Amino acid sequence: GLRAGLRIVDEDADGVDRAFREDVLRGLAQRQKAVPSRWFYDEAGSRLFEDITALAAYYPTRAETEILARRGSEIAGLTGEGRAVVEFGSGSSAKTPHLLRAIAPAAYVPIDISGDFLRKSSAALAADFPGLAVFPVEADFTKPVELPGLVAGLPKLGFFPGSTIGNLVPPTAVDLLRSMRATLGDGSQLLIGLDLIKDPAMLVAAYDDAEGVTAAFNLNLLDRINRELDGDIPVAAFRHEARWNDSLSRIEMHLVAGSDVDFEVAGQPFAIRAGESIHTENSHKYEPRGSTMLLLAGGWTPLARWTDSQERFSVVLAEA
Ligand code: AVI
Repeated sequence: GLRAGLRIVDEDADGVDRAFREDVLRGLAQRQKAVPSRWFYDEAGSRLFEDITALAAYYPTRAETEILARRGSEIAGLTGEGRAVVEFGSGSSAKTPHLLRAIAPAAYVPIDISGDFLRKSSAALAADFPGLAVFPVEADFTKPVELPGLVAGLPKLGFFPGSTIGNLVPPTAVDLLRSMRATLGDGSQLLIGLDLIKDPAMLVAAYDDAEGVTAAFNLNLLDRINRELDGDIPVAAFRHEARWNDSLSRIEMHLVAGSDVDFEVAGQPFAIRAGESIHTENSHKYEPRGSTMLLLAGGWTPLARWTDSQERFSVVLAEA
């Protein structure tokens, strides 16, 4: 059954998300312009991301789903029975059902900052798992979250699929892992997806698909800024670019200006020169030892690690 959750909002009188405006105004004033990737996910952006996960070139979703589908009983053998599964960022994905079927948890607690999305995906999941107690929590999981009292006594299994951890620079990723450790408590485990370092051509193709879906996803950020922050950015003057940054082991997405452009956002003037870019996303890739170091720094000791049949993606089980 589905239980009620809590709501959180931070909008000013115009209904503008304060954090969005601050991030955009600060980021556009930098020498290397940048907007944090978390602002991709408005309604259109979330739909485009779902489309990305179905692209032939975007391997992470299929590779991770393969791991969870094939390794369910091994994972269950290490987690044991009766844990509460706490998912950070409730996915509308096919991944969660694989995990829930494999480990038969005592409860499922999806945590997401978007209440609408949380309620929809929780209701769909509760319908598919009629015997499972589902406790959605609307919260920002980058900070420690208080879990519902009814799961307080249960050992927890955190679930953070999708290599979303890769969208954070390592110090921020470590902070997040530590917050998850605080949320989940002693005796908890964490099952986390991390994308692997591989041939840069394959990586760039995954982030610059021939169909142009990732380009539309990236450019949608400019439409969102124009719409929600009263901007006049000429979107057509920008093109999508995905670059492999080898020294920092990450794919970077940029919006590159094709000509010199002046524009305004929220009443503030900005200028960008032809060839300069707005940096919109990092997607860090890890080799096994790098992921071990990251997890250890975040308070988690790896117990087991699985990869897909083509060794493109990894899922790690770690303990507190
Ligand atoms: C959500 N995140 C893990 C995706 C990634 O692969 O870094 C976001 C994405 N950006 C472009 N394509 C997918």
